[in-house]
Formats: sequence, C-alpha cells, structure tokens
Amino acid sequence: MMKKYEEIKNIPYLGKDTKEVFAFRYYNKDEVIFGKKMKDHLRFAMSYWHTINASGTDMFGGDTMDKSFQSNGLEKFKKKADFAFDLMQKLGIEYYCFHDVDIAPEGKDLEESTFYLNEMVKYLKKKQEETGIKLLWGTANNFGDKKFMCGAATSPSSDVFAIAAGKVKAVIDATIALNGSGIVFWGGREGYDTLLNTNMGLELDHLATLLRLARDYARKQGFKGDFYIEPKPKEPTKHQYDFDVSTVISFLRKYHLEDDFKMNIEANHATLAGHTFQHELRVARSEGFFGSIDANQGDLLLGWDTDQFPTNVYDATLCMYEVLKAGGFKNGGLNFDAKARRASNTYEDILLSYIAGMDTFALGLRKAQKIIEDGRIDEFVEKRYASYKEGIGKRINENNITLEELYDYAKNIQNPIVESGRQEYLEMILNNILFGD
Ligand code: XUL
Ligand code: CO
Repeated sequence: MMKKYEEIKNIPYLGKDTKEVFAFRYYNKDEVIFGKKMKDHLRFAMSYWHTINASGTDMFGGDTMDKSFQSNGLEKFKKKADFAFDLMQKLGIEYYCFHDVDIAPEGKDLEESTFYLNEMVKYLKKKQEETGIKLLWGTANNFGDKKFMCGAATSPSSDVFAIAAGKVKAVIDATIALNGSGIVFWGGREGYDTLLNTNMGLELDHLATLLRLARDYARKQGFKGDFYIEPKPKEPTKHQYDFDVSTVISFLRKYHLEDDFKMNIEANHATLAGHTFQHELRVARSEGFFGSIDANQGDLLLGWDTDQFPTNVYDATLCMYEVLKAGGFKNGGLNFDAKARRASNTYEDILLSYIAGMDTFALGLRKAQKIIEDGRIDEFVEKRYASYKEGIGKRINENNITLEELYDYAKNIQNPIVESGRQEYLEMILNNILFGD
C-alpha cells in the first residue's frame, strides 16, 4: 500500500531506477550542472492558490478535496501556512508565491483586508525565518471579487481603479516585508468581452498608469527585485490586453516601463496564444525581458487553461535550454502554477504531482545541458548565418550599408546559395539526446 501523507517526512533523490513512489528520480538538488546546483538553476516555487486553497471545484461540481483545515478566519489561514511550509519542507521547495487573498482572509473593505494581510505577513515572516524558505513573488488578486467584473486598472469605474491600486500597494508592502524578489501582474480581467462597450485606448492608458504608480511606489520603498507581467491571450476575458510576450513588450516600451518590468511566462498561456512555450521564452530572451516562469502544461485538445502539473519532458527540455541560454534565473524561478486534477483528490496526490513536475524539469535541465554540451544544434545555427560574418553580410549585420549599394551588389548575383534548413536532422539529434540512453 502507498504511504500516507503524514508518514512521509521528506522526498529523497533515489535515481532513475527506483520504484519507490515518493522519491525523485531526476531531481538531485545539490548536484552541480554547469557550475551551479540543480536547485539554484530551477528555483522551484509552490503556488499558494492551487496547492493550499483550490479544492477541486469546477463549473459542474463542488469540492473534491477538503482544504478547510477545520477552522475559520485568521486561525484557518495560519493552519494553511503551517501546512504550506510543512509541504515545502517535505519536497525541498525553497520558494513560494501568493496572491493577497490566498494568504489572508478578506475583510469588509480595503482597510480590514489589509489588516488581515499584515497579520499574516507577520506569521509568514516567522515561518520563513524558521525554515529558510523564501518568497519568490507576490501579487494582488484584482479579478476574483465582483467589483472587478469589468476589470481592475481597466475598469470603467475610477473607484474600482482606486481599490485595485490600494490592493497593489498592500501587496508591495507585504512583498517587501517578506523579502520577496518579485511582484507579478497578471491582467486578470484586464481585457474586454465586446468592443461595443469598450474604450480600448483609455483602458490601456489606465493599465499603464497603475503599473507606473506601482513601480514608483515600490522603488521608493527600496524594492530592488523585478516586476513581472504574465501574458495570457484569453480567459477570463475574451481578449486579454497582455495577449502574449510580443504584445506586452510593445506595451511596456510605449509606456516607458521596459527598464523595470520583465515577463513571467506561463506554459499554458503560451499554448492558448497559439505559440509554443519555447517561442514565448525565446521572444523574451532575445528582447531582454526574460524573468520568471509559471511552469505547467495545458491539454492541447482543450481550449482553456487547465493548469496541469508539467510532465512533458520535450517542452521542459526546450524551456530549460532557453533558461540556460538566457543566463539562468536572477530574481525569478519556476513557480508551479499548477493543480492536481480534480479526481486526484488526496494529499498524497499533492506530493506526487509536485514530484512529477520537479522531476520533469530536472530531467529537462539535464537534457538541456546535453544539448549544449553536444553542440551540434548550436553549431548548426551558428553556421547557418555564416554569410553575415564577412563581406556584404557583415556590412548588413552592422547596419552599415545603403539600399543603392545593395542594389549594385545584388545585380551581379546569379544563383544565390541557400542551404537546406535540415529540420528533420535537428529533430533527430534532439530525439537522440532525449531518448538515446
Ligand atoms: C491565471 C494565472 C494566475 C497568475 C497569478 O491564469 O496564471 O494564477 O499566475 O495571478
Ligand atoms: Co500563472
């Protein structure tokens, strides 16, 4: 029989051949890869909302799992925190992430909610000191309550804008008090369901205003970490303004926010936007906006955000390849914005889903290391653009040529050489690295 949650003290690394259920097969936290421990490459974080609060409810049925902790009010949230830190210790997870409403009860208004939030911040601070666990990022839930039904920063109501801003201030204070290294903005209901009732330009200006106010306040309070935008194309609104990485980058540049804001890229949001996870990471990396990751996966046959624990090694490998090429995480990390399935409704399933996700990314890291050490793929790409290393190509590359000069040069070209893209060969190398041993 499977062990019970309470009996499991910690999850050991036992290597790939073990049949032990509650063990890591690939995640060996202190093993060094490219001069850095696995745990410092991966910087795993627990998402409070899915793990500590979500109870299996969906559109068609209620809870399948009890997360009530048999108590109410602040007491309940203290018990949740005790559970959260115990779970992270069992798994060896060193970071966590939260929304304001995940960690504290909501009061009747902003002032009362902030009071509860601050009480819980004191409690969490103590837990952090006892365990060495750190806060990766904090965020405000400015989408759940009914007052946010038409948006928060993009609401047609300026009072709602003010409350959203107040909640952001409280989250900034909480994040700073807990020494968090990031503040996330996921645009919850910042988007539209129909353009018939929407002033898009005004809403985008207001969204930028809230981000600017947040940045200025946090910096004034001494916050040195990163601000992240988490792109998502749709859901809950039909069109989310933070559609994908490219859209967000041009938004940030338009409003001069690009020096402080980076991306928190979520795998399932990428696929909802019709991109691969790797695509979104590549855009962020090549534009200098790589920051943090919400690691999960969607079901490609479903058009909504299923937030499944990641088990796809192919995607995790290409993700970790991008992370390594970006120079690794600085203030960011791999937050599991993922929940065990509704039918995986035991506490043992929570452990198993984290083990599966952590092992998937550990294996992805190991395989990404192999791709880089193998060198064939990188070398192929390097050689593919060799014509830009000298002559006319070098001048194009250096932006040191005119259109007339290019015309004069081009008129003498008879048969330009364009080499094969060799896609299948490269995919074969990747398979070989993934499955070769
Ligand atoms: C929603 C989502 C959020 C953000 C934080 O799709 O991903 O949980 O990660 O607000
Ligand atoms: Co997310």
